Amino acid sequence: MIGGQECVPTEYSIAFPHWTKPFNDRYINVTRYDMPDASIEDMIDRTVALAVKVVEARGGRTVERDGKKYLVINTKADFNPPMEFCVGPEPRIVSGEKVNYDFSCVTNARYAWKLVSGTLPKGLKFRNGHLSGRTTQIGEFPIRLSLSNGVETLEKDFNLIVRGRNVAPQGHIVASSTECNFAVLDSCWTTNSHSYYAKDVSVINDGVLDGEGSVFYSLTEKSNAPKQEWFGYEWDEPVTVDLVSFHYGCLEEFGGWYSDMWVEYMNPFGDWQKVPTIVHPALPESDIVFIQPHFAEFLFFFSPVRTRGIRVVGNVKVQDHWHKYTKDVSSFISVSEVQVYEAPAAQ
Ligand SMILES: [Ca+2]
Repeated sequence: MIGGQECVPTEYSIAFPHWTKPFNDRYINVTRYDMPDASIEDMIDRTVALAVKVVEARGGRTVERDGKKYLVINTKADFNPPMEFCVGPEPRIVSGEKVNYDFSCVTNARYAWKLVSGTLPKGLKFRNGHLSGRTTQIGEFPIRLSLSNGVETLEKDFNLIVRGRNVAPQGHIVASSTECNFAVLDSCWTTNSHSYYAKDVSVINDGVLDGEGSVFYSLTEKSNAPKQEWFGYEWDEPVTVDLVSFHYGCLEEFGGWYSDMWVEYMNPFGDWQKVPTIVHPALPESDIVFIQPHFAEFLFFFSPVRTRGIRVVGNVKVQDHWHKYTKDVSSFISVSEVQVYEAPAAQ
């Protein structure tokens, strides 16, 4: 990159004799939704023009020497990012476990943070945009935070959720598929690093949410037939629970997510029965590929049930794909963790 175009051998950049410009000056868009093909020169020109504008606005200038243009950068220029709250994964607060969460990020850590209203769960403290401590106060805690640069102040509401004890590690995993078929997966048009992939379903209750070997694909065969997949637990002794978390792994262009999903518990007769739930955050508005979230966690709240089994079930999205082999492979779910939390009364 630093060396620029001169470091790319000509036989790579001008692959055919009738090309007159590197890569034929064409950017062919394959996977980015709604973006057109484009001229590479045009993209470069517009990127450079923007860079010059930013440098000049911060005390730099353009000079001309021997017919060449140079950009003189003011090395003392300060960059003040627009003041705004970051929107990302909410803090995971589990009863009795250490909390270490930053509401601030690299662009807004310099501003003044304040807890404006609301009460923190007992045992937690908020300082300079950072939430820390340990609490056993299960429940929901609405708070309002503010962010100020001394001139202007922004406020935003957050809802802290303190979860009960996670009983998933004590359960026996029940799942519609238990091993990933790598012979099929390796022939597909994948877009994620293969180091993510786990070989079997045992990763769903190990407490690891992402990173190397953390993601199970329930891909068992070369098939795009519609099907349901489920992931959950059975316990030797009944548990009393009121919250389930489902954590996706990385998703592929050709699948990995549910069209719809819900929670079931095992009733006293040993049958799976659907539980009415409230989901947070809301599930994606539709199952179209472009809005499916990688590594997102969804919380399913419900009235406490005493049961020996809990599972997350759903219809697998059957996603079309342009690639010859991949278009026939679509029926799988990508999951990194499923947790089940004890209701407060049970503790
Ligand atoms: Ca895991």
